[in-house]
Amino acid sequence: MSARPDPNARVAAERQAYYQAIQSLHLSPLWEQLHALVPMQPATPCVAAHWRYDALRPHLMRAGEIISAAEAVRRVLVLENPGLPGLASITQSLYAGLQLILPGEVAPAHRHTQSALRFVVEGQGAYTAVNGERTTMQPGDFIITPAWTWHDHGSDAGAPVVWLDGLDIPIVRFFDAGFAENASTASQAVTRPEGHNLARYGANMAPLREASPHGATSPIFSYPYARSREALARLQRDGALDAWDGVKLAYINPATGGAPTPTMAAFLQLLPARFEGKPYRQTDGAVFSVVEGHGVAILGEDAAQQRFEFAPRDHFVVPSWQRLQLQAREECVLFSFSDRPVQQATALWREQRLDR
Ligand code: 1HN
Repeated sequence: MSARPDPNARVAAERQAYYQAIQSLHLSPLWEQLHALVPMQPATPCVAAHWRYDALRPHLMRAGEIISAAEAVRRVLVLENPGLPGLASITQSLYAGLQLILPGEVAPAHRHTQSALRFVVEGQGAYTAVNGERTTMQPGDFIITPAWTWHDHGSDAGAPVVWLDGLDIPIVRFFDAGFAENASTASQAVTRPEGHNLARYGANMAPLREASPHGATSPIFSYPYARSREALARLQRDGALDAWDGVKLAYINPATGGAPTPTMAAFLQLLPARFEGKPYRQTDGAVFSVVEGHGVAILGEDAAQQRFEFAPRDHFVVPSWQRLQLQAREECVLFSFSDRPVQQATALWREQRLDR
């Protein structure tokens, strides 16, 4: 008895032959990829990850022994998402790294179309300069380098200084819109005294006859920790507690009320001791830097649940649309940043706040 031809196998073979035939014309069948192209909900290769500072710090300090800041240009350990190997990305849209500068060093001046933010993690007394003005770094300070502005870093401190760099590198790469230039001198000339910028724009006031100097980017380039921390402490005392976030404030561009950079939003939040936040998810994956306190970030749910027991100076990343629940053993302060302004400008941003 001979086997009957299988009609399904015949159809499949016919289609495969067809796909082969059109391939050399650079054509491909949409119907084979439609589901993956238009997922029912975000399906990111980005995964949750936790970088413990006590495990990472010795390697960062070792980098300080094997290469100078001048030689490296920027001596940084990239926080590479394990799901995005080799892409210098912590999420699909964002880059993050920890930068080390040692006493007496200079990271030479350059500029690029990528926007950067800094969050000071350890040490004090290093400076960053933007367009002729320096700001001295203190732990917890939030600092911006607007796109296409000259910037260099240096240190007159007595000890190593480490900060978190957040850049929109993958976004600029996606748009193929990257340009960069090196300055002719390593350190730019200081043309304005420190604090000038904060006096002009940081007191809920602004100069009368002058456009904001960096267009859509905040004219403030350093948001000192002491002021942001005091605002959170005051709100906590007043009982302004959110069941998901604790007390959370967004850094703003005072000229627009929007995010401090066109591509990145940044936040600072306080979780009171023994706070047990409700779970939520948002389409903007977020990078967290722990400033104060020990707590737990619970990511995902059921069998896929992960618990990150965090300590000061730890970093962790929450992928897009992943459930997150924050718990504080003692009073905690967390900094975070994400690509929310881009998602809001493109009407993509969503969040879900869950009860349990
Ligand atoms: C950069 O310019 C800095 O200025 C840090 O400190 C990290 C990563 C990639 C490209 C440029 C900085 C960077 C960077």
